[in-house]
Amino acid sequence: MNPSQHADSLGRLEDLPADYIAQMHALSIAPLWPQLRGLLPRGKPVRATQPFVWQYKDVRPQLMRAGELTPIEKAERRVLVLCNPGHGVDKLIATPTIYVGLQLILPGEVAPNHRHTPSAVRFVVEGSGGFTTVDGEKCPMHKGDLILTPAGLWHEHGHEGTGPVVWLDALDLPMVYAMEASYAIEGPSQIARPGLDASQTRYQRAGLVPYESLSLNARAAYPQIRYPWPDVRAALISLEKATAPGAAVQLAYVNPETGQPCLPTLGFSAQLLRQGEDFSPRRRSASSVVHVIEGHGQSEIDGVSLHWSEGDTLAVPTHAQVTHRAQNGQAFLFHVDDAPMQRALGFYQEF
Ligand code: 1HN
Repeated sequence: MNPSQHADSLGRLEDLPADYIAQMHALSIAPLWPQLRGLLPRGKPVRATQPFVWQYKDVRPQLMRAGELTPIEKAERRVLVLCNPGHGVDKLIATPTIYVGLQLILPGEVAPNHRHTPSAVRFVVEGSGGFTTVDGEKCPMHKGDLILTPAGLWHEHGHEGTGPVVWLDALDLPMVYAMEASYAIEGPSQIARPGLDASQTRYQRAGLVPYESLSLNARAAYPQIRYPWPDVRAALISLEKATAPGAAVQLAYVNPETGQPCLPTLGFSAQLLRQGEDFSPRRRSASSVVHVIEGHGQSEIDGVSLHWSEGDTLAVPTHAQVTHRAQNGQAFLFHVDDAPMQRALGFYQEF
């Protein structure tokens, strides 16, 4: 054996005497070195998460069937969870840190009030007449709207219209659950304040905030709960005109008072993919979920080709090499990533 091979081959568990292993295990201790390379692979993490697409045309009929089979009272939240096949259907994760599901609410139904330690967002996929009330602020849900339900804030859903309403839920649940910190409290239905939500009054225009919010003690942790899609779409179309070929036409959803990501754990952004352009962002340490708002196209994720169209949702593993391409016109994508928590932990990287 040459010296470099020797440096690479750490001792295995089987190399140790059986009685020594038994004694250690009886004491609830274990040697690190047989597992060290598994815990800290060289250069790049080992990833079980697979590049994957859930097509809305496949999931929607199953969700509508849930609407027939399971009354809301038997579900509280009528959700089909998008499970990354690299992790199976029991873990309920799209990526190691991101939970996503498609939720169906039917006319007249109520998803009762609760609050919990995981943070969530809703991104509306179809239908109208749905609403979410968050700490007393009633937020209408139109296609493409983003609505935050941050950790600890009361939230309940309802439907005052006709036809099904479907939205994508994205939560930091896998991380909160892994921390053994996930729990909920149920409460009575909220009394919503009359009037419009803050996206239509206090935070209608970027660069302008209510004057009194400049005094720091008057600043809410989550001043804007709803981000209406028509505003985001129009802003992307304006940004496209000022963006160099090949550069990202992408807007981050931020807290308008701080300019920081709107939730502490997960980041959200909307992207316009130009027709006929291959968009290849730098490889990054964050995992993400991409939802197709409008248009169709194709993505290469770590060598896997995935075709997508409106309503589809993709899983992007950490450290993945990614290219997105819109076909037959421009496309609009909604991204959820775990970059905020990776930044907070001090290891977010772009390569
Ligand atoms: C939750 O609170 C909702 O409020 C949806 O609509 C999905 C998945 C796991 C944990 C909490 C909701 C959820 C959830």
